[in-house]
Amino acid sequence: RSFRLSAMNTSAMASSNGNGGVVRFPLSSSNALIIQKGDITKWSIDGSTDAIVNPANERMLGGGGADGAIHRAAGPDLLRACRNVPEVRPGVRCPTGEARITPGFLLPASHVIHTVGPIYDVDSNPAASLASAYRNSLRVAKENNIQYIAFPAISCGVYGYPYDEAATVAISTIKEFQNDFKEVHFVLFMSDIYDTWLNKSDELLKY
Ligand code: AR6
Repeated sequence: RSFRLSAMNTSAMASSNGNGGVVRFPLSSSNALIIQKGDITKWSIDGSTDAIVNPANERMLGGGGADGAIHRAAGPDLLRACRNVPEVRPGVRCPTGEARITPGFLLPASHVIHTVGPIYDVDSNPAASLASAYRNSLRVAKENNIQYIAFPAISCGVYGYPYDEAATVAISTIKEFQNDFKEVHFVLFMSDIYDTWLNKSDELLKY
């Protein structure tokens, strides 16, 4: 459990600097996964091309939860940009597991990557759909030369995904991209999800 100790030390150091609860897990020699509590609408890395991921629905025209908060913070131009995303079939701009990009408008982050996670009780293979949502978000980010990206806990709110299972999918999928971003962040609203993500990162990112 030596890695856990080093993560705890990072956390303790971060707290003493006033950034309580920011925990950094190395992904490779120069990249890291960073886990923190907070509001994703406030996140950005100053002066960089960065993106927050919006846990949207297939229509992509806003909703509750993080989606609602992101639209409120970005302003009405975000809804206009979403309307301009072509429908792939009536009422569907972004099928479950896919991702689309827009500017961030009034958000501190320069881009929003909209993705749609599975509805846990409805999807026939929620783990595959959730992995696709993370993978396609990261792919779209790469295609747009984004080096810093922040995720919420996709599908862990309205869509009812169990936290521990979601953490396994989220962290193992991000590991596939371990050389592709300077920093991948999780900005987590809820303490119990934050704790689950920290424990799962300890388990899956040891090397
Ligand atoms: N910053 C970070 N995380 C947040 C924030 C925030 N500002 N607000 C909520 N969360 P949810 P889903 C957390 O429901 O399950 C919408 O109506 C929240 O606590 O936002 O993928 C869409 O339009 C939870 O842990 O997304 C879709 O219809 C996590 O973000 C549907 O909900 C995800 O919860 C998508 O459901």
